[in-house]
Amino acid sequence: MTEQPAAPTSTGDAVVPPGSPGLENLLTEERRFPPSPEFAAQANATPDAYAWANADRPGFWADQARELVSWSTPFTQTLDWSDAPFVRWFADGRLNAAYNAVDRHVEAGHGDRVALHFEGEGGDTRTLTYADLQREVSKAANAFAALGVGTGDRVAIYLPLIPEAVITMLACARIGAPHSVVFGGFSAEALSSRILDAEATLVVTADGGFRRGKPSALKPAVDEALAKGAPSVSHVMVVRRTGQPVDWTDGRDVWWHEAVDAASATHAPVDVEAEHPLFILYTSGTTGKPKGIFHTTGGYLTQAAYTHLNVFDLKPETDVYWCTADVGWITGHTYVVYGPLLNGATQVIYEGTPDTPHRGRWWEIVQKYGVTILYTAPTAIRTCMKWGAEIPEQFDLSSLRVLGSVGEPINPEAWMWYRRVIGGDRTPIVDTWWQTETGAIMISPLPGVTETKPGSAQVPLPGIAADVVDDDAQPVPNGGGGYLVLTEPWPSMLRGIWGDPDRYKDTYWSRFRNIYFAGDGAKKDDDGDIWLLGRVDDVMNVSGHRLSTTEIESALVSHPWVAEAAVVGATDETTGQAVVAFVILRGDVAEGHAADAATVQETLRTHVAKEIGPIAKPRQILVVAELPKTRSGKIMRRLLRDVAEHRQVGDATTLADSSVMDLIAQGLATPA
Ligand code: 6R9
Repeated sequence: MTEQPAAPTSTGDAVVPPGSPGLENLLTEERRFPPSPEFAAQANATPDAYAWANADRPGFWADQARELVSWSTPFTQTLDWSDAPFVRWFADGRLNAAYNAVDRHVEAGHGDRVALHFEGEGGDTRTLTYADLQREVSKAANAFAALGVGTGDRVAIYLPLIPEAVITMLACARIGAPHSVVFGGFSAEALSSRILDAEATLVVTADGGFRRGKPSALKPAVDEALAKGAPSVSHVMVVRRTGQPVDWTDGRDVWWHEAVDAASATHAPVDVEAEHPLFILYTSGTTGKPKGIFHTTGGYLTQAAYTHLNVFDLKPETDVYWCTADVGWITGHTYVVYGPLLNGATQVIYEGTPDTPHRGRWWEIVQKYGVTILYTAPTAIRTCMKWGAEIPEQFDLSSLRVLGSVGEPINPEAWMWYRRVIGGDRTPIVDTWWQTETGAIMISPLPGVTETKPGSAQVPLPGIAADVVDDDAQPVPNGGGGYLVLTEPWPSMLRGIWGDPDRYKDTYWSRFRNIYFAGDGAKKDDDGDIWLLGRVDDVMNVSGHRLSTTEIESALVSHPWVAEAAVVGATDETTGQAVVAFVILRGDVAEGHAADAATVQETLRTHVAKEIGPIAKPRQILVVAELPKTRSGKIMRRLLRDVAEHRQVGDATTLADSSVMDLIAQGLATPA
C-alpha cells in the first residue's frame, strides 16, 4: 500500500496540508480580449489608477472616501493598523449610510430617478424612485424606532427579495442598528442560531415569498426559531406578500402595513462614527458554528462605491444595472443595496427563479428593462448553457454592455459562452474575486483597461495588495501556484467575527503573520495574472501531486457534452486520493447519451487526459441531474466527497435546495 496523504493541519476553519509543494499548474489558456477603443474612450477606470494607488495606498482610499461618500464630520485620520489585525479606517469621521444611499441623491435633484425596478416572480411590478425610497426608508426607520430599536441594536431580516428587504436594510442603517440578513431559504434552526448569536431585538420577515410559481412560507420558520427561545427578541414585523394565513403572537407580532404605513415620512438619519458596525452577515465555516462577519460604515461604503463605479463602469444617468444575487448573500449587500444606491444607479431586482414560468425569464427581464450591466454567478451561466443557447437567442440582449461574474472560478468555456451568447461577442466580462470577509471586490479586470483572459480574475484592483505565496509566505514566481493572500489592509475589510475576536485572529491571520489568508488556492501565469483554483480544503492529492478542483472541472466543461462538473478527491488504495467527477450533461446531449454511461465515462476520461494529462484523469465519472449548491451557487464538494467515499452524507443545512442530495443518491442507485 502506498502512503496516505498526511493528515491536514487546521488553521482556524481553513485546512492547509503541511509541506505542500503548491498547486500544480495544469491548464493553459491562450485566448485574449483587449478592450475596444470605443469602450476604453468612455470608461470610468483609467490605467493610471494603479500607479496612483501604489504610490500612496491609504491616500488613494482617502481620496475615494472624500469623493464618493458624504461625511457629516469629515475625517482627518485615514488608516490605523497599529493594533493589527484589528483595523480602523477614517476613524474620526462621521456619516450615515442611508443618507448616502438615498437622501443625498434627492437633495442633488435626482429624486425622480428610478432606484428600483422590482419584478415579482408572478409578473407583478413596482417602481421606486429615489424620492420614494427616501419616504419608505424614513417611515420604516420611524416604525422600527417606535418598537424600541435604537442605535447599536441588532435587527434580523428574513425576507424574500422584495423592495421591503432593501428598505429594511436601509432603515436599520438610518438608525445605526446593524442588520443581520438571513437567507430566506435557510431553516428555522439556522435562523435561530443567528438570532441568538447577534442577540437581535427585532426580526423583520414576511408571510412568505414566491418560489417556482408557488407561495413559500417564511413566518412559520420565525415562529419556530423563536419558540426555541430568543430572550433578546421583543418584536416581529411581518410584510404581507403572499397573503398566506399566519399564526400570530399578540404583543410580539406587528404587520408592516399597519406600523410602517402609519409612520411619519420624515426621519433624521443618525450620525455614526466611521467604525460603527453597519451589518453582520453569517457565513458557514467548513466546521463549527457559522461566523458572524461584521462590517463597519465608512470604509465599507467607500470601497463598495469605488468598486461598483469602476468595475462595472456605471453611468448612473443611463445605465440599468442588474445583479441577480439575493440580499442574503454578501453580493446582495454590496452590489444590490450599498454600491449601486451610493452611486445613484437605476437597478432591477427580481424575486424569483430563472426558470419561472419559463427558461427565458432572465433574458425577458433584460429585454424588458433594457439592462445594460448584468452581474451573476458561474453556476447560473452553466445552467443556461445546459438549457441551450436557443433560449437567450430569442430575446433582444443588445442593451448589455458589461457582464460580471462572482462566487466561484468561472470555467473558461462558461466565460466564452457568456461573452458570445449573452454578450454578443462584444461586452467586456469582469470576473470578480472577493469574499464576505473582504466586503467588496478585490481582484478583477477593469473594463476598458484590462485585456481579459477567459477564466482569470487577473489583477488586484487599484489600492489592493494581493499575492500568491508558498508555505513560507514567499511570493511564488510567475507560473507557480500556492495560497492567495492579501498583504495590506483595505477599507472594506471585515472588522472581526461578532463576539469572537480570537476566532477572527485564528481563522484569517494565524497561517501567515499579519497577512490575511483567504483560504483559496491560486496560481500566477506568465504575465503575473492571478487565476483562482478553488478552496484549499478541496485540493486533491493524487500520488503526491496536488491538483485543484477548478482546473479539472474546467477541462470537463470544455467538452461539448458537459454543462457542469464537480470534482472531489476520494480515498484510494494506490494513489492516496483519486479524482471522482460528477457531471451534468448539456440538455441536447443528455437525451442522446444518458443511457450510455460507459461511453460518457470513457469519452470524458480521455478528454481530461488530453487537456491536462493522465494524472488528472478521473477514476470515476458519475452523471447526475443536479449538484449540491449553497445559496450563492457554490458547489458543496464536502457532500459529494461523502457520496464518493460511500459515507453517510454530512450536514446539508446550508444547501439552497435540500432535495438535491436525495436526487443524487437515487440517481446513483439506479443502474444506467
Ligand atoms: C463574493 C462571494 C467567497 C469565496 C472565495 C472563493 C469564491 C468568489 C470568485 C471566487 C473564484 C471568483 N469566489 N468569487 N472564486 N473566482 N470570481 O462569493 O463571497 O460567499 O463569502 O465566498 O467564493 O472561494 O473565497 P462568499
